[in-house]
Formats: sequence, C-alpha cells, structure tokens
Amino acid sequence: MSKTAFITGITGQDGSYLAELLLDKGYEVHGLIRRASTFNTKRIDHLYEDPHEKGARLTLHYGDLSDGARLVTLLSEINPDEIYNLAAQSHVRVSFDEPVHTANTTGVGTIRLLEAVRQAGVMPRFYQASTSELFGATPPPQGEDTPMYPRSPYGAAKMYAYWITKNYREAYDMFAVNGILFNHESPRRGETFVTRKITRAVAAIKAGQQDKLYMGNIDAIRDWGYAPEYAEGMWRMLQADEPEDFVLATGVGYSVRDFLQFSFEAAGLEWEKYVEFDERYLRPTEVDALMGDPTKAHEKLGWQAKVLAPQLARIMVNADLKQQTMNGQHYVDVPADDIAATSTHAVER
Ligand code: NAP
Ligand code: G4F
Repeated sequence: MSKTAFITGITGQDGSYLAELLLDKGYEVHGLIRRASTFNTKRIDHLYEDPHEKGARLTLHYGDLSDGARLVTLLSEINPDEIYNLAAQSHVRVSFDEPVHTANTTGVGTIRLLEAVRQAGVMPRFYQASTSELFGATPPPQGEDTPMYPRSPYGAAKMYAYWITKNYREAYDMFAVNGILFNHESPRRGETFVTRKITRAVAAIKAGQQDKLYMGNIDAIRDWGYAPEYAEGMWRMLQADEPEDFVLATGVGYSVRDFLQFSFEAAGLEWEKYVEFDERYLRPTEVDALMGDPTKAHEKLGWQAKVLAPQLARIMVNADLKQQTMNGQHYVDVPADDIAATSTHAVER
C-alpha cells in the first residue's frame, strides 16, 4: 500500500524537493497552494500530472494556513499518513516589516494545522519545519539541547510553533516532530535570501547586466547545506520508531563574505570589485552566528550533509549562469524562477 502525504508550502524550495522525493518513493502527494493572481507553482510544474490521467499521484488543493476550516475539510478528505508543515512567511528581514502576518502564518498557522488534525479525526505523523533561528543569540555550536533565544518576529513565531508541536506530542500522544534545520540552499532558493541574491548577481554581472551588488552584514556566519539532502532528512524523521526532534546541519560555518568569495570565484570574478554596503539590508536585531551540531541525526537517522558551502556556491552559480545563457527559457533543474536578474528589486531585503 502506498503512503499518502500532505505538504503545506509545496510551492517553496523545500516543498518542491520533498514532493519529488516522496513521489520517487511511490507516495501519493497532496499539496496546499495559495490562490494568487499569477501562477505560483513554478518550482513544481515539472511534477504536475494531469488529474484526468489514471494513476496521477500529485494533487494540489487551494488553501491557506490562515484558514483553519479549510484545513479540517482537506485533512478529512485526504486522510494523510504523513503531514509536512513547511508553509511559512519564511524571510527573517521581512518579518520585521510584517510581524503580525508572520505570527499568524508561521506561528498560529501551525496550531491551526495541528487542531485540524484533531478535529478531522485523522492520525498522521506530523513534521514541523523548525529552524536554527530559534537559537538566535545563543553562540554556536547549537544542538537539540541548546537554549533558545530568537532574535526576530520570525524566530519568535517559529518558537511558538516549535513548542506547540512538542506540546501536542506530549498532550495527545501524536507522532509530531520538529526538524530544527540550519540554512539550506539550492538553485531553487528564493531570490531574496542571501545566497541566491549573490549567485544571481554573479550571473548578471558576468552577463554584463549588472555592475554592483548591495549587501548588508557580510560578517554574519551561517551553516549552509544543500536543500535536497535536507528534504531526505525530514522524511527520515517521520520514519523513525519514536517521535523526536532533530537538528540538521553541516556542522561547518562560513561568513557571508566567504560565500561572496566562493560565488564570484566560481565565475572568475573578484567580489571586492562589485560589492557595496547598503544599510537597508541590516536587521534591527541580527543573528550573528549559526553552526549546528548534527550528531544526533547522524547517529539515529543515519543522515549526514555531504555538500558544504564552497561546493554549494558553485552549484548555484552554475545554475544561475546557465539560466542566463538560456536567455530566460526553461532550465530543467531550476524550474523557471524569476530570471530578471537584478539586485535592485524594489522590495528586495
Ligand atoms: P519558502 O521557499 O519561502 O517557501 C514557503 C512556502 O510557504 C511557499 O510554498 C509559500 O507559498 C508557503 N506559504 C507562505 N505563507 C503561507 C500561508 N499563509 N498559507 C499557506 N502557504 C503559505 O521556504 P523554504 O526555504 O522552502 O522553507 C520551508 C520551511 O522551512 C519554512 O517554514 C521555513 O521557515 C523553514 N525553514 C527553512 C530553512 C531554509 O534554510 N530554507 C531553514 C529552517 C527552516 P507561495 O509559494 O504561495 O509563497
Ligand atoms: O539568507 P538570509 O536572509 O537567511 P536567514 O536570515 O539566515 O534565514 C534563513 O535561514 C533560517 C535558518 O537559519 C530559516 F529559518 C529562514 O526561513 C531563512 O531560510 O540571511 C543570512 C544572513 C543574515 O545574517 C543576513 O543579515 O545574511 C545576511 N545578509 C547580509 N546581506 C543578507 C544580506 N541577507 C539578505 N537576505 N540580503 C542581504 O542583502
């Protein structure tokens, strides 16, 4: 019997890789998508199957984490074996601009989904997309037992989601787990996160379409891994014998400055010639350094990150260069992200 999974955030970076993984494993996959005035399914278009075709295993449903009634209806209909709650307003800088919206989706959205599970009377295993942002001001290395000190409305909202997931595990005996994931990136990464902002700029500079890249705090340290590997880790957490929380990380930290160097080098460029500071990209409170301790995931799940930041930068630069040379046409591994490469997008953060 094939399993059925329900993924919120299926149109995001992680959702697209997770959907691929589960379909490859023979799952029937249901995804929650938001109604938008333009198409927002670019990252999963290559997975789309005509629902009229017999045996189609990917189904998309309109809905939103702000609409609890809709979640109850969907879960009653789908009766999933596994739920992956990946949906969120996931941008830390934007969360300072939209703190209430972030709390409502990233935080309270999680309890809506957990309550929908109870009200629908279904018994799925539940994965919550928790984050290294929970550790915030606590210095590295950070592991499952490290004290948490979030430093943004996003981090605080995820803190609520983290604890309510634990609480439902303890209160209702649910198989509900937190994956505490450190930063993970890919050619499908949202264009305003720092790695993708850099690799897109490198491609645009190389193509002569851009001459400057404006950045905020380039001394920040992050533990950057490769997103497809992290999707595998999420799945493994739900296959474990017991529900437990796990850190996924590479265990190695690099600065944003390092990532600039790796990325520009990959295109034969010197970053110092192009990068300038713009205070608009600073955050009111910054998380200075994140570097995870993935020992538990290695020992209990057999999970280990293989791609580190230098290789990751090359993968992403090559994909963005390729997208440039394809002149905007569809490129197989980068499902048609917005290819208007520029660092000056009006609301870029
Ligand atoms: P992402 O690319 O920003 O994707 C976020 C997804 O959430 C998108 O599918 C988005 O839909 C959806 N979404 C946003 N608000 C929603 C709402 N109100 N109702 C329903 N769906 C909504 O994020 P990601 O990088 O894939 O990350 C996945 C999850 O892991 C997020 O919860 C993030 O906070 C967490 N996380 C990420 C990292 C990382 O380094 N990537 C690390 C730790 C934790 P649209 O496409 O319509 O916008
Ligand atoms: O790429 P970032 O925006 O990611 P951040 O804030 O670490 O958050 C990401 O990872 C979290 C896991 O730790 C996730 F939970 C969250 O959803 C998201 O995926 O910024 C990384 C660092 C920050 O210190 C930021 O201040 O890069 C610094 N930075 C410097 N200049 C910049 C810029 N960040 C952005 N986005 N844009 C800049 O120009």
